[in-house]
Amino acid sequence: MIDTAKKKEKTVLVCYSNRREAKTRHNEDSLKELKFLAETAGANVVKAFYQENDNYDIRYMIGKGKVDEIAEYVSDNEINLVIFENELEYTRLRNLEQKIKCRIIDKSNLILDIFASNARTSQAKLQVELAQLEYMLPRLTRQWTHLSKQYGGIGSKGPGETQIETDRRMIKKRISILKSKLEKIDTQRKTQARNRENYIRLALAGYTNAGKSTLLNLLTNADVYVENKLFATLDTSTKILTLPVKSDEEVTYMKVLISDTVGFIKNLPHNLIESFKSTLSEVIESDILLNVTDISNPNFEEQLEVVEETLKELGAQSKNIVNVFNKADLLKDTEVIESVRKNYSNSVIISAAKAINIKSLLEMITGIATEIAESRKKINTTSNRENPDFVLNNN
Ligand SMILES: Nc1nc2c(ncn2[C@@H]2O[C@H](COP(=O)(O)OP(=O)(O)OP(=O)(O)O)[C@@H](O)[C@H]2O)c(=O)[nH]1
Ligand SMILES: [Mg+2]
Repeated sequence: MIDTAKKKEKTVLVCYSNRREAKTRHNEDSLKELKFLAETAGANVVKAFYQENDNYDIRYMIGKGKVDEIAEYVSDNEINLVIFENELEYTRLRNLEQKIKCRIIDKSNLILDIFASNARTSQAKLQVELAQLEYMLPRLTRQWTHLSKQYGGIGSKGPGETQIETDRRMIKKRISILKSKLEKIDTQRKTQARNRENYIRLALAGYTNAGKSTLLNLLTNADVYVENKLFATLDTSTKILTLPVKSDEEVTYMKVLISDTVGFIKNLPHNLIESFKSTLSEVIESDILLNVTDISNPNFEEQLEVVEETLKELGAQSKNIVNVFNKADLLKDTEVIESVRKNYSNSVIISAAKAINIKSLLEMITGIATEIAESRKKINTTSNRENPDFVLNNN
């Protein structure tokens, strides 16, 4: 959507909330995140407008005065693109475009766009396309009702309507093709997962840009793509992590699997979560979840809540969650560390980039993994005495 091949699009951001919403939602923070998203997509953000009041105009999502102000700014400054933090459905989008003579998109659309340009594997590409089409479909439906009202009464079939019906049929057909392709890929994944059943599985989850891939690279000497951009990772990569298990006399080694996958963000479009369920299955099915948070971000508590909510929505029921507070090297304020220690159990404060406190993290993981292995061993010996193949491997 945003054309980075040419020169960067001159972009304006807009965010609205009523007074009640404004109590819990901070427009300035939302705009900061929206700016990071827009820049990740290659936009050149030159201004942000926000409004907090209770008299928005139902036609526009924000007050009419504000719409006029934005329209004037857009025309005076040759703006190419306006991005709304708020979700815009079709009618409002059209009303806004009539006033602000410029291309307008919302945050969901922007996120879908970033996903589309970051998708590398065929699975990620199919998943993004599915999410994009599902995002489009209700917007076409609204356009269709809008046009049928405009073109006449019951039974009258205007040309626009016919075209849109054809589009809808094509989109629906493509959606079902994509779903069946993805089902096939998921069947292969399940077979692979069965081969890994004997391993204890760890997954890295967390807000986008929290440092999940950096941590995976550090722990496993992997070479997963790390970038100070949102949604750098869109696929799942699984590596082996060897944990030293110390007992009184000896050190044995336990091999576990660790997966890195796509990060979360506030208001991640629902159809993206739906279509990425297969990619996110490592998170859903993991035995131990490392919930990585960027502690240097002033909004880290809210980000952690978003991650917990998204995990719930995904049905990730991992009983063993370790809260990994990353980027401690950037913290100047020791108060934050104190409050994290007080408020979050099962937590560890680290720096993946500077390899600080990784030993404590590994000890926590090893402790939990050993307990899981022991309990499995019990189940395994009682249920199947003839199967000696088990998770504790000496190296
Ligand atoms: N200062 C500092 N920077 C870090 C640390 N860990 C990661 N980073 C940086 O944070 C940025 C994001 O890191 P990634 O590992 O790509 O984050 P991610 O969680 O995998 O992000 P997505 O895949 O985009 O969701 C990169 O620029 C990293 O170099 C850390 O401990 N300290
Ligand atoms: Mg990543």
